[in-house]
Amino acid sequence: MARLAIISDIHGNLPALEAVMADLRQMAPDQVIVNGDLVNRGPQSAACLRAIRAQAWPVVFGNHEEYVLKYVNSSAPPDWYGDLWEPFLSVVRDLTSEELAWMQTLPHFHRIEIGTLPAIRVVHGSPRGLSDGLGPWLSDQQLLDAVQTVPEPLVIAAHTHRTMDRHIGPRWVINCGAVGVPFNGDPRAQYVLLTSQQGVWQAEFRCVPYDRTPVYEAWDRAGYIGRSTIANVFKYEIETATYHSNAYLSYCETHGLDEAQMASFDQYRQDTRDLIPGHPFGH
Ligand SMILES: [Mn+2]
Repeated sequence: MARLAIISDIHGNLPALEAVMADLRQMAPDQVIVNGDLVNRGPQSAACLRAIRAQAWPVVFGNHEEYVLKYVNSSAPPDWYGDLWEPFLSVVRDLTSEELAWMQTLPHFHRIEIGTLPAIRVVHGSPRGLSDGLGPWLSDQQLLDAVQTVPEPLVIAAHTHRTMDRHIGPRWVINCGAVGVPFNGDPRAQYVLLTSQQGVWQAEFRCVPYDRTPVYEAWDRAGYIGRSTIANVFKYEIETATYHSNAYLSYCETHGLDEAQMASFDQYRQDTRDLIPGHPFGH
């Protein structure tokens, strides 16, 4: 019997990561693969990155690792340097040059082949790109188009922060959901466990409850929470287990509001509180 765990989208939420690590000790998989987005959004990115590296688990590159490297390579847009995006800028400041160099070396996918079991490709977005989210809103044909260029019959994606389990003919697409910031309305830390049984993989979606109070306290200690509206949006995403960040920015644009003002976020929250779950795209 072989057992694998695929975890992703930790996003600087250390209590969620610690809860999943405790669950992994119980489940005792042979391998753990981290499918990208260790950092950004949450208040403890550096601590999460260090906890994961200490385990020596294979890590796949996510779009948030790419955002960090945009700062490193000076290709970040000018507005990413203001107070609004300080949660991202602070991650770059908190990581050492060795950690940033390590991030540059991360592969864009991880292949697993064990005996005669179906081969697996672990990839953050889809084989087409880091931010190409595979979610329940896609038709079977759209999903097939996204995965059929790769040889592995089983693709395990992340990025959407929503678990998914779809079979399309000989292809199988799983989304492992998110540890740190789920968007499926369930605030528990989520990941997928694969266990081999009689030559095939069985998937079990784990949902691990944990106390979110220490996450909010870590945010309150972060120097930027009073200056960065987007930090408050990220906090609200963990509180509600739904997606808001780009939805908030679009709302500000549509309503002619300044996205950096806390009053704009108050108005957004009032206006959208009945709209759960949020927007189906990206992260
Ligand atoms: Mn993510």
